[in-house]
Amino acid sequence: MSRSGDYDAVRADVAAILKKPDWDDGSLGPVLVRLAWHASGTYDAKSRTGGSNGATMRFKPESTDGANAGLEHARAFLEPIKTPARACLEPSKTKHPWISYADLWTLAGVASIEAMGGPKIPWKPGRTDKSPQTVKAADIPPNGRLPDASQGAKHVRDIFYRMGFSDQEIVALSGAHALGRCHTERSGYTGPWTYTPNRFSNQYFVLLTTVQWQKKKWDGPEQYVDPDDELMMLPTDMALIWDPAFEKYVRIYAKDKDAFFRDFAAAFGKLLDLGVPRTKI
Ligand code: HIF
Repeated sequence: MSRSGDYDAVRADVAAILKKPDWDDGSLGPVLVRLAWHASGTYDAKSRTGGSNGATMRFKPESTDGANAGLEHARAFLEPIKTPARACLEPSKTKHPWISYADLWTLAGVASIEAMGGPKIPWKPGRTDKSPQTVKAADIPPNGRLPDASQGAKHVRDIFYRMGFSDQEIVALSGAHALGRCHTERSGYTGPWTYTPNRFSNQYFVLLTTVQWQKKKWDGPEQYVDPDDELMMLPTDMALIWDPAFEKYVRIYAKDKDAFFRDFAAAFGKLLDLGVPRTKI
């Protein structure tokens, strides 16, 4: 068992489980980034509800929100880092039972981004978990707080302004779609955004601004593809080049990788901290 508070040991264990040849493009990194974001992205600044504190995605209705489809796998992959199946029989094999799920899920996203070549994300521990015995319905964010990929710029602003983000921060965050892919059985969409879905980069912005995106010809939901039908963009991704205020930042980040890494790290760190009680000094 690691020493309580040894977050570097947890990071190392997350990094060690990422490589998985039979999973998607061979890495658990992207789905762990999505878990960290969806755990946090329910935050509502006005009512100060939702967010990563509490790890409420373990409970209904958040666990069964269609927007979270597939994240049960991400949570299960992290389980052995906190509680191995036979931990009660073999206490010596427990790894980091002291860490809260809320800290584990967000730290795993941060560790994954770093392991995939991304920037160091500011991250602080201190999240606590709601207990399954005492959690109240009011503690769990309702469905519908996460974004709907079929919509446009207004919806994207509604969702991210609710959390307290600016247009520039929204575009910076969006660069995370350099990672991973869509799965028809989870979201209805299909395909990766970039040729290197396990590599954190500014490719998302480069591709958004250079590829001739066209509507995919299929029976599925409206999505956009490159002429070879290898890469994809969601309607909410296209909104970033169709809306002039967003597009300005897309072009900046396509040209300046360092500016993207710096602004992404700040915005993603802010996202993971929404709703986490912090004592002001
Ligand atoms: Fe995603 N996102 N996201 N997303 N997302 C998907 C997958 C990933 C939106 C929709 C989808 C962000 C914003 C938005 C990641 C990270 C981030 C999928 C595909 C959809 C539909 C799910 C599936 O089928 O498996 C929308 C509408 C967003 C608001 C505009 C964040 C900025 C980009 C906040 C963010 O960090 C990652 C990583 C994945 C890939 C998951 C995978 O399993 O590979």
